[in-house]
Amino acid sequence: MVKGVAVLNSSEGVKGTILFVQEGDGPTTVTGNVSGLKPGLHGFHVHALGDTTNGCMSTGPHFNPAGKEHGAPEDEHRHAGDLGNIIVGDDGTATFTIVDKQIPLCGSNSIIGRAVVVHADPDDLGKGGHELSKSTGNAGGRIACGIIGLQG
Ligand SMILES: [Cu+2]
Ligand SMILES: [Zn+2]
Repeated sequence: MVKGVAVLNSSEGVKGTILFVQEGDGPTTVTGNVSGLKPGLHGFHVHALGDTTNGCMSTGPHFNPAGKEHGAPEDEHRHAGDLGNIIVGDDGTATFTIVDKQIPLCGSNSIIGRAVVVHADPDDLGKGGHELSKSTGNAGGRIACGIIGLQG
């Protein structure tokens, strides 16, 4: 079993911890607790770079080793990093579990050393018809992010 963890940093008061667990070649289970967000949907992705020297802006684009267009987690054509949206309740918190096959913690497409990003707005999952829909889901600003490291 391989485990990863990301602690979110934010200049906008968002806090959270995201855990990742993968057994063998199986899917990765992502569990998260995030607080300080506006209620509603917020885009949630793995971005390519574990670089936060310029805040969340320097984490690069969505992790996309297969060179595909942006999509929904359940789509065949999606970025590997496309984890959809998290749902924030009226209290500003979200607790969620995501099981996904495209974000391994080992091998050539490992997400260790990359970053998770929470966005200001909903991810339209590539279907919004906006010029950014097929690249970012038009999910707005990057309001919190954290580098994914190995957890012992
Ligand atoms: Cu993103
Ligand atoms: Zn994407």
